[in-house]
Amino acid sequence: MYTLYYSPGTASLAVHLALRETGAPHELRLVDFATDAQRDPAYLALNPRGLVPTLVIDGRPRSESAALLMMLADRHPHSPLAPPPGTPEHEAWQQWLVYLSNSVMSLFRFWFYPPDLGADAHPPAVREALQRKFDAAWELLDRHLASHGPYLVGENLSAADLLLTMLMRWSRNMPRPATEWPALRRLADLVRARPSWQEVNAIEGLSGW
Ligand SMILES: N[C@@H](CCC(=O)N[C@@H](CS)C(=O)NCC(=O)O)C(=O)O
Repeated sequence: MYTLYYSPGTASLAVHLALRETGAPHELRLVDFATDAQRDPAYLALNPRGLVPTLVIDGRPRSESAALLMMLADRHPHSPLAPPPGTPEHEAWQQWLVYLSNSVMSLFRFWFYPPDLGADAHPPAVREALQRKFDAAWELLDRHLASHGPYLVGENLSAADLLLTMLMRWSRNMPRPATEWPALRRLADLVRARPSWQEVNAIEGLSGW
């Protein structure tokens, strides 16, 4: 049994999508950012950094969205979450999950949380530098998808595409959203057409995309 601690549209979204793709029974617990619930002592006991997601797996609280996707893929080998272990596609899958988490998601953290960098709002030079780094990341991903897609590891959807589409969604109100890159746009359209995307959007009450 799984329990997902989530906040709508945040880093928990990819894990929520992955749970739906496995079809495994799970419970959802809202962590309400409006009341700072991520800093409640009870939640900090599960996730000492006060971040979502936390996925409780058979009583064990685990965190880090990309790692949670790997754990779910291991536990549900017949789901679409990962290519079979031991294959070149599986290697590529691991590479992309770590890249998305380590490089792209970190950029979003800086973009959306200026206090992490010691400011209430980013000075223009920092905003522009971050924007350039986003552009470079979308360019790299788009070029890869254009030549090796439509999905990150080829012909079949994996959890890496769920994570990437979540990140693309976060860029929707930025000066240059990821959907301006055509192969990224095609991937987003494929993921958004899936029942899992539609179900999770309805459950989390997300508007827009
Ligand atoms: N690397 C972490 C990032 C988690 C993260 O930064 N979550 C944000 C929401 S997207 C959060 O919980 N923010 C609440 C806060 O900082 O108070 C992951 O992938 O799980």
